[in-house]
Amino acid sequence: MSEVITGNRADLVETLEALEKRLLWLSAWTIHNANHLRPKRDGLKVGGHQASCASMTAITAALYFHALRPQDKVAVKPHAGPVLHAIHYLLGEQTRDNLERFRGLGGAQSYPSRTKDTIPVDFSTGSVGLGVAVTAFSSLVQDYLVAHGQVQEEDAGRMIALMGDAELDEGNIYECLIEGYKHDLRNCWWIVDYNRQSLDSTTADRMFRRFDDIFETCGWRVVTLKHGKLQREAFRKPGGKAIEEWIEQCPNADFAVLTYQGGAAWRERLMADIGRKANVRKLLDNYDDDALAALMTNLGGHCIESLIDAFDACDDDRPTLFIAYTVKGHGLPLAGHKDNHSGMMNPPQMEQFRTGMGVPEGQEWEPWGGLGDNAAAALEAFVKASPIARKPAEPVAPAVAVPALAAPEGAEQSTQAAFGRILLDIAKSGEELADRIVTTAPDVTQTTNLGGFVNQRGLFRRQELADVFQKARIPSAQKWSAHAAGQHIELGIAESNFFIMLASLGLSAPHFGTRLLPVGTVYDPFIARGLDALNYGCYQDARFLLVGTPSGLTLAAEGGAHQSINTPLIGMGQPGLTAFEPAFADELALIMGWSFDHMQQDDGGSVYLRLSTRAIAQPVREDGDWQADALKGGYWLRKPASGAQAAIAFCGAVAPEALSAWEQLAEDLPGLGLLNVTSPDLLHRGWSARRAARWTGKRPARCHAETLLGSLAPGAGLVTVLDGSPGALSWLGGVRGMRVSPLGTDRFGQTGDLPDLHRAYRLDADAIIDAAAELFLED
Ligand SMILES: Cc1ncc(C[n+]2csc(CCOP(=O)(O)OP(=O)(O)O)c2C)c(N)n1
Ligand SMILES: [Mg+2]
Repeated sequence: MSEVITGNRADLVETLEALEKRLLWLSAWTIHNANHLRPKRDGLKVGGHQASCASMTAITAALYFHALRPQDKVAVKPHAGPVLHAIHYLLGEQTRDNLERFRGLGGAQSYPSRTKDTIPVDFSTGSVGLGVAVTAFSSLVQDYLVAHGQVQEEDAGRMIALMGDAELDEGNIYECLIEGYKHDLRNCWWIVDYNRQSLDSTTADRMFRRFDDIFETCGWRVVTLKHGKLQREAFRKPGGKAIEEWIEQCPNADFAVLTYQGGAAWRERLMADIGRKANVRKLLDNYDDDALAALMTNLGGHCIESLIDAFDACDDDRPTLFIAYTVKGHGLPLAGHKDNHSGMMNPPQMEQFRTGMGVPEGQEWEPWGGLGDNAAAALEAFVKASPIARKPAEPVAPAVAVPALAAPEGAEQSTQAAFGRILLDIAKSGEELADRIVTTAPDVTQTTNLGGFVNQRGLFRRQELADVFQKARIPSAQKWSAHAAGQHIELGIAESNFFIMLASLGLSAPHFGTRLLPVGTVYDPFIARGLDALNYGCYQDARFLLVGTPSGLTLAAEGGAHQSINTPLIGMGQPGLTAFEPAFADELALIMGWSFDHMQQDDGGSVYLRLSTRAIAQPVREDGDWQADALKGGYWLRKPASGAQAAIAFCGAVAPEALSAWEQLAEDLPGLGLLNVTSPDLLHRGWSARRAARWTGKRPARCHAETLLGSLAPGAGLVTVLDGSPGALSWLGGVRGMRVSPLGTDRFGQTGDLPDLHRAYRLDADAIIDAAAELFLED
């Protein structure tokens, strides 16, 4: 084996084949252990996907131990998680203990997780399709950083997705292809484990060659690895052509059935279909049943030689789709069975598999179990010398200083307009912060007030693109020229792309060692369109500032299809995302400053701002006392008298109605408080954490909601009001056991002017006054 290191190809293949076997064994054993050997307490199936793993062990061996360079990053098909753990086990970066606790608390995760796994995971996966597209967007981010001098061209890596073929059914793949083409995507490989099986069954034959067309149209090179070396050699023998043609015509389902049935079935079927053709019988007679089964399933994705040749041949930066034909469950008794997705070897099958793999009893967890000392040492040396073993730990990016952000001037302002002005001021400043912000939007740059920033900083394109309208001197408020120094990435209307872009930008610190502060705007209701991708970004701990604007019924004339309702609940429910809904411009400036800082903290996260186009009167501040509380989730805009019997709690753009009602009620309800909730999310998280502290043994400190509401009498009543789901605030009553009269929207909106809609949906001052009365009438 020592020749391997000096580059003997036959030995290289032999070594990679030996490593493939280790991956096949270890992944299957890890799953088996979790399901059949580890004691169970809950009677639930643990799960794991032996067949999905077996399908791509050759692909992973060839990729990780041959083609992969230290600067490359990989998203691994979720169901091949155990293979990734096995790779890192062989590299000495995963512990046996973690493998033994696969799918258990604190053990190796079911699907690769950046945040929960202890091995290096470049991209989390789990929701199929997203882990594929993220590689394309991360490649765009890399190009952005190269263009901005933050990554050297020679350090640029490939972004690689190891994907299942059913992932090609996810629409987000095609949205991503289109966006990638527009941005001249490069340095991206997608390697399809083309086993033609999904979860439920075998996949449609009609798709044969369609993927080639689709990807080639979008500028990709398509490399198909259909046959392995054994097959190609057989096809060249007399009678071989007929077998090749037969395979070409064979429906996916038939191929799978025969694979499952094995050699005798292959022979019977081949003889029945093409046995009369010249030399076929003679050729088949050269193979016993096992050899025939091995020949017929020797597809390109299981052939190390075919794989390394294909990878080696693509040494440029063209985006490339490898369609590697495989058999799901290859090498296992589950191979080919349509139900094998969740299928698992039973203990007797596992026992037979162990013997077949040459792993002695008791050495199941040994990385090189069953190999002689020399072979084991050679394999270990090879693995240690592979480029992937030199991959450095993820870098820690230096922080970007965040100066205090001034609130825009103006007696009447909307939070959306103020957002645009704050960003414009940042863009004009000489601060480093300005250089690190990257904005992006799915075709709503202008209508979400990003225009000012973009006019200052330009659109990003690797190749310069002139603003033809500007050149022709046609007046427009928006400059639309693009160049390599630009800081706005304009996307088409595909909110899923938008969120994956934010996820990729938001990983620039750990991925590339340099911080970007991504700011993305989207119409608030259409957050729902990209919700899974948003969740995906947060799950990976990507850091970005999401601005949902405009929002709510406040969009009045735009009608029900554009008026967001439940986004405050999304903001509260999404881990990794702190949601704010400021009412006033100075709150927004303060919160944006906090956000840019929070996005950089080790224990920080992403931030969501729900903004509005409604211009409202701004408060005259006597001091800055409100600020600390505003950053904790809320402050008293009108302080209640100690022991007051009632308060109004409001959020965001309904501030004028809340103030008006407060003024009208204050006479009858002396000491009435007016609570401006800047973040229902923070208040609720604080309250939950406070409750949880009681049973996690920590000293429960008072939470901010308790402190705020502590000014009121214990039995006080609360009217809560926001332009969104009332549940985002009504829970406040639970903090100290207060009665609540919740106002908000929980029906679809419609067109109208604001007074009409506020009346129809009970968001006006009268509704608040009625709600307050109701609180006391109930007594
Ligand atoms: C968005 C999403 N929908 C559904 C699932 C459940 N699911 C997991 S794997 C899978 C099919 C995977 O098939 P394929 O991608 O071909 O992988 P392989 O055959 O290699 O297991 C499905 C439907 C999921 N993980 N994500
Ligand atoms: Mg599949």
